Amino acid sequence: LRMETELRKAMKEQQFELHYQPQKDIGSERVVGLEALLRWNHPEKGYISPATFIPIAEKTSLILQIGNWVLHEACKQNKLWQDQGYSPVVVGVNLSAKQFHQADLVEQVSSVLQQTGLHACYLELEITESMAMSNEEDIIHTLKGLRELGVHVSIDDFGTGYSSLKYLSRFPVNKLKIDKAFIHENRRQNKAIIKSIIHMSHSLNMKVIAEGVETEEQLHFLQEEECDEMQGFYYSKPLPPTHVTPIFQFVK
Ligand code: G
Ligand code: G
Ligand code: MN
Ligand code: NA
Repeated sequence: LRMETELRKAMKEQQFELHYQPQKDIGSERVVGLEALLRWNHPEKGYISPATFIPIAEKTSLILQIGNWVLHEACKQNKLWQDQGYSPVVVGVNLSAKQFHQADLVEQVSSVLQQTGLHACYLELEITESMAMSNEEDIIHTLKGLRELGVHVSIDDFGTGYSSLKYLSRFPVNKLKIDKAFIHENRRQNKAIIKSIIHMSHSLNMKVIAEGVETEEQLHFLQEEECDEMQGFYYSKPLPPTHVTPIFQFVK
């Protein structure tokens, strides 16, 4: 309860920030996306990880307020960069289960795009496997609504849940994000899993990105297996907006 009160205060006093982690196209080596990652800059305790406070916010409706702020802020920032002449990239926003299951999610997303002026094709919403695999018909309805808007959807932490091929082939999603656990542990089984996720994505007409890439060796393996994109400390950690801009190229 204490944390909940603090979170409400944090919202009111604007203690939240977004950091952005670049996502690189492995073939062209260009930055094609930025994942927005929430940070709580606490006046006394310093930065607090979302892994600590998101689960608490998720128990209340507070997550909806926070989530809406994240969505709005990420779209606004991405539009600002485009207006400043940086080459356009897709901004990735993590959705919590509660947020995703709102009946009017599609309308909310549409309204944020309208308010910020960001074109739908520059927004990617990340949902987890467990969110996608439950309550099937409603989920497909929401995903279709998002697709009609032109928003992209990716499945985060892929490989840790229980998605079956049957479900996956019915879900209108654009991309699978291979969970970093498979990239980190250098085991033969993991390499086999990574390969099959890449093949599966491509045969379902989805793109695939590897998360948590930390070494050149990992990148070379992904290159050989024709993984589309990479994200991880090897290229860049999540950065505050002012630090991420030097990574873009100006097009104007
Ligand atoms: O960036 P970091 O490793 O600290 O993130 C920890 C966890 O918090 C990750 O699972 C990430 O997906 C989640 N997370 C980060 N930002 C957001 C956000 O804006 N909304 C939600 N729901 N989860 C987030
Ligand atoms: O669950 P999700 O994939 O949204 O969370 C992304 C989290 O992974 C962020 O907290 C981010 O800080 C973290 N992360 C990003 N790149 C790396 C990496 O190369 N290694 C490790 N260990 N964590 C990473
Ligand atoms: Mn994510
Ligand atoms: Na992930």
